[in-house]
Amino acid sequence: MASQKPVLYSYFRSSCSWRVRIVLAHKGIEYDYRPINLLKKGQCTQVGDEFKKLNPMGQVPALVIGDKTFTQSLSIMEYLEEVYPQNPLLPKDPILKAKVREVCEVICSGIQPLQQNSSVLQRVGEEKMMEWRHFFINKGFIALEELLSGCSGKYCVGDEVTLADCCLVPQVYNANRFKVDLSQFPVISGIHQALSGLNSVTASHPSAQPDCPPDLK
Ligand SMILES: N[C@@H](CCC(=O)N[C@@H](CS)C(=O)NCC(=O)O)C(=O)O
Repeated sequence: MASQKPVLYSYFRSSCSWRVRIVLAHKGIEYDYRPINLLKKGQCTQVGDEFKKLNPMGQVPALVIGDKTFTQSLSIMEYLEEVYPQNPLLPKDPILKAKVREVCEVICSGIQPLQQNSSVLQRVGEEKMMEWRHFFINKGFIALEELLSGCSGKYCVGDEVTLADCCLVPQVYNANRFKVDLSQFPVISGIHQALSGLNSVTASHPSAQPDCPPDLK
């Protein structure tokens, strides 16, 4: 299975896809990129119907390796970690491993779906959307700041890059994009700064993706 070239269904600005792109880059895994335009009207009913055969939730990312399809970014990341053990992204120590997963969950369950998921935001409405986004990013970042104060070193958990960092980078990008004041989160900001220069982060950045519009490059 690991010898077949993976195909990633992604959207350049999707934070969930970016998590997976960081893992792929960190491990040096070559893959083909298939863009799914989340903004295109009708995507969910036309191209979407085709895509929904891969992911019944109609969301990116989806990763196809051979005849196997994987969805849900965290599950994909854990799969890649097991099948491509080079440049590990989970500590061996069970306590540290649990900390990594804790950070991942805060971001992937406690922040991202609430502040970014289009079906949630459509129901919130344009008028309240920014306030809603800020509320959930701030709420999650307050918890994350405290959590990271207890387990971070150079990166989220100690001094090695882990899956937690792969989740943090895109979430901070979104916070910046929606103009959340990050000066209240010095630990998060410091870790993000350390991560920003890594090749795995720059290569997987939204602006470096083939479907990034020229004006956002
Ligand atoms: N739990 C899923 C969430 C995926 C998700 O929310 N993807 C977003 C982009 S980051 C998406 O496809 N949104 C379009 C939609 O929900 O219609 C994962 O981690 O893969």
